[in-house]
Amino acid sequence: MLLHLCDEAVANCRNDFMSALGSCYHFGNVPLGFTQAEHYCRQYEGHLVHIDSAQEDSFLKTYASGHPDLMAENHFLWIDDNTEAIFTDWGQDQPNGGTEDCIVLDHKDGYRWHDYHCETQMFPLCESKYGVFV
Ligand SMILES: [Ca+2]
Ligand SMILES: [Ca+2]
Repeated sequence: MLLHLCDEAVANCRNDFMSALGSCYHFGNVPLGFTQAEHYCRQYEGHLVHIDSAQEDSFLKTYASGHPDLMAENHFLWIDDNTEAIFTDWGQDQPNGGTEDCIVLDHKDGYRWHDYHCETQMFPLCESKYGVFV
């Protein structure tokens, strides 16, 4: 009897996502407010990016080059697992706004993190972790 085993070691990402560090990443090209940006990412079975580590942060900074400001998750609680941010890379004097609750990777500051009002329209940066997408 022949068994055909699937090789699940390599993540298959959708065409418009790139695979790295066990996740799939997608740079949206339409600026959206936070709620709409998260909804946009969920269309692709993902979320706004959850930056867990310095390694992931530096990878995204490298690939962000040439992109405008990018919307990441809300910095008080990550939406995908309700944990608080442990790794952070705030720009100087950030976060500085009592009502600015969303993380933006600011292109004028080398994509370091700035808190912005969540209504500000930014380009979604999506991450999906789970499963194989076609
Ligand atoms: Ca992540
Ligand atoms: Ca700010």
